[in-house]
Amino acid sequence: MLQELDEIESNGLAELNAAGDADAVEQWRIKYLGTKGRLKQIMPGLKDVPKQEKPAVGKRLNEVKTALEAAFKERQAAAAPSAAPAGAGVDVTEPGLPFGQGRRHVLSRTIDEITEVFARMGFSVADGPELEDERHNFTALNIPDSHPAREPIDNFYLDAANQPGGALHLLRTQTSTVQIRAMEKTPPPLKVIAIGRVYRPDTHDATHYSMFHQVEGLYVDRKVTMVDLKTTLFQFARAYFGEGAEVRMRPSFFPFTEPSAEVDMKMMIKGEYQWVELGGCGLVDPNVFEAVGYDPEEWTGFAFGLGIERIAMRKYGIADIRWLFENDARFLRQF
Ligand code: FA5
Repeated sequence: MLQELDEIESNGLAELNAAGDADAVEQWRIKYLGTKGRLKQIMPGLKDVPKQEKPAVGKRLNEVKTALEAAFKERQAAAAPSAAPAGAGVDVTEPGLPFGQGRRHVLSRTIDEITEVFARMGFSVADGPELEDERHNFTALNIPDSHPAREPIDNFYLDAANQPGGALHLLRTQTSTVQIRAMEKTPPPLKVIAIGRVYRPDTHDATHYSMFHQVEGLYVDRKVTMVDLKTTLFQFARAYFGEGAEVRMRPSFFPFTEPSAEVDMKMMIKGEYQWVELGGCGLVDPNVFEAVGYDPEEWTGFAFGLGIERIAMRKYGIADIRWLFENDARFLRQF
């Protein structure tokens, strides 16, 4: 029996050493230390051992059992860390944390898109300041001193004590100011658009805000007519909104154009399609040409000014202009 115990010990330790993975170690445990394992099987043989040898055999049996159990525990402890995934406890199979991807504001994208459509029609981009003087916002645009558009209640005038050069200044109420600046700088012919912010003390509602954007168009050449204007606006509407775009022009009045018209497009508001005023347009008034030193006998032109927010609302089905400025990521993420 002593010989058999020696064999169990040496074979057991060798086999444990050779066990390649956790499964093999478990199989080894069952084979040697399990309830029907080699050690348990040998125990009944103890009663047949001669009495005087019993203490030695019993002692040896305990030694072998202790040795095998210690080797098994050691092997288990060594295997434990390798059972964990590599890389300091990082489970590479876990789904990653989502991270929000930024995007351009829907208005910035609309501005880029509109610029591109007009660029394809041959318009270049002109620019002007948001803080304007009376001349560019009113006088050169044929808006006389007594005109109601100059009323303090309709404009953000600067504090009179702080007016640069003593001239009356205000936040521009329309991008038509850039018509004047472009013509002052450049001799005719001219084909420009200007896109930017304008400011009016309007009460906020679904289609009005106190700061909004306009796109201004100005085309000056010989023999420009209303047909050129209408064609340009329809081409824009179709290029931007698609072939089915609905546009209508209604006779109107602006001091800086003659004749003048309103441009309307149909859009969804509170679940219903409604006509919404998108902008104004007309043929440049001869008084405006005179104010910038263009000869009105030789040059003709058309101009238009459209609300960018209204265009974006039409294009993306946005029912309320205020959502564009609330910066609610849940709204902005949709575009
Ligand atoms: C003008 O501002 C003229 N300068 C347009 C023009 C240019 C006419 C060139 C002729 C030749 P009006 O005040 O109608 O026109 O404004 C033009 C557009 O700006 C409106 O049709 C509308 O689309 C937009 N708009 C006006 N007020 C607001 C507002 N409070 N909030 C948002 N959009 C507005």
